[in-house]
Amino acid sequence: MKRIHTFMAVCLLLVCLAPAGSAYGLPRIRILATGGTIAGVGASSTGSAYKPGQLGVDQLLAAVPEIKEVAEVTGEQVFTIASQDMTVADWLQLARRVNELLARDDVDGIVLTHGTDTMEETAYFLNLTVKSDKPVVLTGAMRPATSLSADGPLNLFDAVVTAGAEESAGRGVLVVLNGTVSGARDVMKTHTLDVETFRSPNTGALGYVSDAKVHYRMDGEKLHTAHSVFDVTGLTELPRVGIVYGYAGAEPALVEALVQKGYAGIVHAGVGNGNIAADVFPALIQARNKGVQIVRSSRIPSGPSTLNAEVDDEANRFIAALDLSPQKARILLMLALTQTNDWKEIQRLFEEY
Ligand code: DAS
Repeated sequence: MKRIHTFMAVCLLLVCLAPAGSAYGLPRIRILATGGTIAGVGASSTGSAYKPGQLGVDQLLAAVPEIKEVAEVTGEQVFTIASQDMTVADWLQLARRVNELLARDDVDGIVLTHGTDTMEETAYFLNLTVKSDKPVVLTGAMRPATSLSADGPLNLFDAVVTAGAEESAGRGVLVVLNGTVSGARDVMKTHTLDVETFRSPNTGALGYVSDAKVHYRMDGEKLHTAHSVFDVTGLTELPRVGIVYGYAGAEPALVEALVQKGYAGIVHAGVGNGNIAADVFPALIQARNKGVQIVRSSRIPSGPSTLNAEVDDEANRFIAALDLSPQKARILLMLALTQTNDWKEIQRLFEEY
């Protein structure tokens, strides 16, 4: 009898000492599915025509039985949309659900399956609004599930490996596709078709996944997740911010339209170092004088839009986006406007996030 008690005490001790995870020590990962190409179905395995968001989360998981060897996963279908249709309300719903799940002791990490078109935006939004150090990983696919050499299954497997790795904690929201681990702040989709489409032109990737292990080579510098001041709890919408693209011969009509529609902020995706056509400049000044916040970003995929370069930001009370893309500058400005309308304070937030 004494021997049985000792055996039971040892088992209990082993379970208590086991790293976060199921009774078998595997990490417990929740998969939130939202649609996209990873769930896409095409008429043929070699053609490019397909419908995104056709398969449910259970079908995605059934296609990768190997996942059971690296994690204990449960699935949840949040949306079934192509990510070009993702909205601010969808982001707020995702942030609420992710925060709810990560607050639970029986969830060690989250993987979101998501369309690739706006994945970088959802990832950055969650990077600023998730209130946990637990791993949150977005993944997707450039080829539909029915395609010859579909990339979704291995991307999903790699994303689960990454979300279940203790060394992924505290690194902010991550994007994992094609064996590459990227940080939400700096990653962008750079090719319309390539499986190697996600790159981080200003910083490079954080690491890679191979042989069911994640290998980190660097860390991001900026604030995120548990260290972010932004809290969207209880919010059902965000201040509206639009993006106006810069080009030779641009006219002020689009800026004027956003002001007329009552937008709280405008990101100007300028040429070069965030430069603005002479015909557009007065419309931006006018908008600024009406209380609209103006961010100077650039249509160029790498390099910063620096403060007070060819444009006197101080005099015009413009915000320089630094090395945030226009689409990410828009997200940071929307969240900044939930905290402050002071352009100096907003510029500070752009320095930190
Ligand atoms: N339209 C794309 C999207 O849903 C499909 C994809 O690449 O995931 O983002």
